[in-house]
Amino acid sequence: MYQNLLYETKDGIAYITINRPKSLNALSNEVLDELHAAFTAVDNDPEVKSVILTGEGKAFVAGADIAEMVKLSTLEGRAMMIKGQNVMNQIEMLKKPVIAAVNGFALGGGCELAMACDIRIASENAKFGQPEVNLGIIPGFGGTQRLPKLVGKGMGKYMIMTAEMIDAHEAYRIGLVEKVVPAEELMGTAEKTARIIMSKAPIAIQAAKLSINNGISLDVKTGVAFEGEALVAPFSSEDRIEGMTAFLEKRPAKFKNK
Ligand code: CO8
Repeated sequence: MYQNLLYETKDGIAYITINRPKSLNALSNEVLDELHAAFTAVDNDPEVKSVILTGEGKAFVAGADIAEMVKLSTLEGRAMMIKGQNVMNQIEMLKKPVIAAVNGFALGGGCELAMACDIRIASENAKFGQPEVNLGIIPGFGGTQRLPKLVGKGMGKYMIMTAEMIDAHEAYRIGLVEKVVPAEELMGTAEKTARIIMSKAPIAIQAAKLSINNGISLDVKTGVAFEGEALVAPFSSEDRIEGMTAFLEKRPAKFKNK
């Protein structure tokens, strides 16, 4: 079904692997369409509780497809930009948690794709950067917005304006990734993280993601009001009674809303 992705589900986790290693998994229009389809499939599959996104070969994603972009008219470029932004927004707003297992180059649109995920785990050989100004453009899949929110305005400007590539340890130091592990431990660590999150009440995970994603652009007072609204759904759920009762009875919670 997919030409550029591997999609498999196992024990509640959907594994989406961008599989275009000859072009370092560059995001063509077709790859973006397939990512949209794959994340829609995740959304529609009640058996899938979380997603691990990674790349085949030595890259996570080395950016938007430059060979395709060079031929585009301004209007076509705009359409591709909107398509890419929609995919990033779809991932960010997906109700299920998405973990980026960054196995290599995450440049330009690849760094933007990783930033749209909830959590980034990098292998030691991963490299990050926003090299768009080298090509006479700026990030267009959300990088000017999501990068400063993760690493701060100054570091965001530094990375975008110098186009410098940084290694995984520097990415960890500045807050661009949450964990760095040896390459052979990457998928295991991503799975372990997914399983920890999946052991919690799904309705609470969903509400936390919604509240953080929406609140980050708001002033604290409005954000806190949003948080209050987001708390209503988990607080009125059976899983809230179960979680609190299990604590008091000193036993593990058995959440129903899986
Ligand atoms: N697009 C298309 N092809 C690519 C890309 C890419 N982004 N990156 C690598 N490739 C191709 C190479 O052209 C090469 O193809 P071939 O074998 O046919 O010559 C193959 O992948 C292997 O690459 P290299 O030989 O270059 O491998 P190296 O290990 O020597 O270098 C690098 C690896 C450093 C990752 C290098 O390939 C590189 O610098 N790639 C480009 C990185 C880049 O500039 N990315 C940003 C792209 S712009 C972007 O993402 C903007 C997003 C928003 C756009 C909104 C408007 C639509």
